[in-house]
Amino acid sequence: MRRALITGVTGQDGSYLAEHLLAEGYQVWGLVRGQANPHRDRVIEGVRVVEGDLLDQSSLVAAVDRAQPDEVYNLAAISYVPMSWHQAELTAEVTGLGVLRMLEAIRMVSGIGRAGASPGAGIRFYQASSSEMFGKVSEVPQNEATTLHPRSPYGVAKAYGHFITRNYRESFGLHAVSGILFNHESPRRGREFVTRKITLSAARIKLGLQRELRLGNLDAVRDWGFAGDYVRAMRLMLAQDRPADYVVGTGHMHSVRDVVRIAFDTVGLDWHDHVVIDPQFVRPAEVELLCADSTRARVELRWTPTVEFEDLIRMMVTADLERSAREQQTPVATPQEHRAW
Ligand code: NAP
Ligand code: F7E
Repeated sequence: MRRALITGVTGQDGSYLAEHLLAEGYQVWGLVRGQANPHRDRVIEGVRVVEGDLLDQSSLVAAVDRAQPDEVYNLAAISYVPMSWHQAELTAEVTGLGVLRMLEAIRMVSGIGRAGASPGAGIRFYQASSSEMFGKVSEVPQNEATTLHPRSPYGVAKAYGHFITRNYRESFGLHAVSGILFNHESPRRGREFVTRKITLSAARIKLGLQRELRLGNLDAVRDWGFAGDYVRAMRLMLAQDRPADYVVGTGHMHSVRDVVRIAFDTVGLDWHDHVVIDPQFVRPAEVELLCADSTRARVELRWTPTVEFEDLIRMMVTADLERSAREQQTPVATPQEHRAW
C-alpha cells in the first residue's frame, strides 16, 4: 500500500486529493496546523492526521518521520492573492520558505543527498506551483518554458517554491515535481475567491438573503477548471519514471464578467441589477490574462479535464443554493454542514 502525506489537507485541493488517493488504495496522512484549527472537521474520513506547520521545521521532520510517506504533496500555502500584499512577509515564509522546509524534512528523514544514497530513490515530492507565476504574461498560452513575471507577493513566493523544488531535483536527485496549475474551482472553493464569491452571492440574492454583490475588475481573464480533475494530474505527475514540471489547465479563457453572467442566469436574475463595482477589490498590480498550454500533461500524463466552464459555474451555484436554503431553515449549522463547506 502506497503512503501519501498531504499538507493543506483542510483546503479545497487537499480534500479532493485525499478522496482521490484513498480511492486509489493509498494510506493517506494529512498535516494539520494549530491548537484548535476550525477547519479540522474538513479532513476527509479515513485520513490520518499529523500535527505540523510549514513555519516550523522540526514539526515537518516529525510529520515525515511519523507518516513514512512514499509521496509528499505540498499543497499548504497562503493562497489568497490580495492577502499577500497585506502580509507579504508571512506569505514569503509560508508559501515560499515553507517549500524549502518541507524539502529539507524529506532530505533529513530519507537520507537523500547523503553519501551512498541512490539518486531518485525514496520519497517523491509534489509542489503546488501556480499560473500566478506567469503574471504579466510574455506569451499566450503559457507552457512550462514561459518566462515568469509574477505580479504579487504570492506569485513571487510561488516562484521561489518552484525553483527550489527544481533545484533539489537537480542537486540531490530528488524525485521532485512542480504542477503549474491554473485556476481550479469547486463547491469547496474558499468564499474569498471570485468564482465562489459570485456563485454564493447569486444564490443568496435569489433566496433574499443578500441584496448586492461588490466586485473589482470584471475584465480579468482566467483559465478556470474543476479542482476534482486537477488533483488527478498531481498523482499522475508523481507516477512518472522521470520527474518533470507540468502545466495543467483547460486552454479556454473566460472573463470574471462571464462567471457573473452564467451564475445569475442560473438563478434566473439579471446581474446588472445586483453587481456593484467596488475599487477596494481592484488589485495594486493585476494579472490580466492567463491561459494554459497543457500539451505536455495531455501527452505524457494522458490527462484531460472532464468538466466544462459553464457546467462548473452551474454546479457551484446549485451547491450554494442548496446550502444557503438549508442555512436559511437551520441558522445554526450542523457539523455535517460545516464539513460540506
Ligand atoms: P486553500 O483552499 O487556500 O488551502 C490552503 C491550505 O494551506 C489550507 O489547508 C491551510 O490550512 C493550509 N495552510 C496555510 N498556512 C499553513 C501553514 N503555515 N502550515 C500548514 N498549513 C497551512 O488552497 P487550494 O485552493 O486548495 O490550493 C492548494 C495549493 O495549490 C495552494 O498551495 C495554492 O497556492 C495552490 N494553487 C491553487 C490554485 C487554485 O486555483 N486553487 C491554482 C494554483 C495553485 P488551514 O485550514 O489551517 O488554514
Ligand atoms: O481572482 C478578479 C481578480 O481571487 C481572479 C488562487 O487560487 O488562482 C487563484 O488566484 C480574478 C482576479 O483568483 C474580485 O482581480 C474581480 O483577476 O479568484 P481570484 P486568483 O487571484 O487568480 C491562482 C492560480 C492561485 O494560485 C491562487 O492561489 O478575479 N476579481 N473582483 C476578484 N477577485 C476576488 N477574489 N474578489 C473580487 O471581488
